[in-house]
Amino acid sequence: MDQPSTVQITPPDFVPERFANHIVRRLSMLEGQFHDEGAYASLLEKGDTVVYEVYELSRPEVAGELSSGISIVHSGRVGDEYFMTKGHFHKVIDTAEVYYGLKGHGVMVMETPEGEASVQDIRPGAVLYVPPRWAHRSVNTSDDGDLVTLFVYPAHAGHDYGSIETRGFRKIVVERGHGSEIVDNDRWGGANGGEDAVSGLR
Ligand code: S6P
Ligand code: ZN
Repeated sequence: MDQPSTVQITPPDFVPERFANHIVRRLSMLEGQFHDEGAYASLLEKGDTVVYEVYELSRPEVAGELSSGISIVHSGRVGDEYFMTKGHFHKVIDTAEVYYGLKGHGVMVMETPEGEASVQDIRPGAVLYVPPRWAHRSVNTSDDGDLVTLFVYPAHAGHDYGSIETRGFRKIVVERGHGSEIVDNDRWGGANGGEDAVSGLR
């Protein structure tokens, strides 16, 4: 039987003293996700920069176990759109997740398959609950620092990137001269693409 264990995660870099996997996602792996394709191509030409990293404290992928880890979204923009994670639904869609803000600021962009959307602030000390059925993507809205979060979710949840890769989230987060703004994603479209179904936007 497993024994209880502790992992130290210490500022300023928040890299766990031990971890199962270190995932590094670069700009090239987010092809088709940013709305300004020209800005994406010219940034990629300058170099395949690291957009975000994840240190996983993985557990066996069975019900009852909890996986956790540290997510670090670096600061940057593709045109006017902030650096962000790919985002996903859980394969076992009725599984939830908790995020805890450790450093920096940003937002969690979320939506359900039924077309409901929500965008919530993430700041140090914020405990963000992503309910079952809500796809989630972290966005770093700071111009000068990482967004660092701790996440915990059922280890059997799995990741489903399919529909997000095809059409993105309903809402995107952009800089339009006076801080971050949440706007509609033109790629999303459809009958549920309007403002009416959106809740929790700030
Ligand atoms: C897992 C959890 C995080 C994300 C990570 C990267 O359920 O939500 O570990 O995997 O933040 O995001 P993504 O969308 O590339 O998996
Ligand atoms: Zn997740």
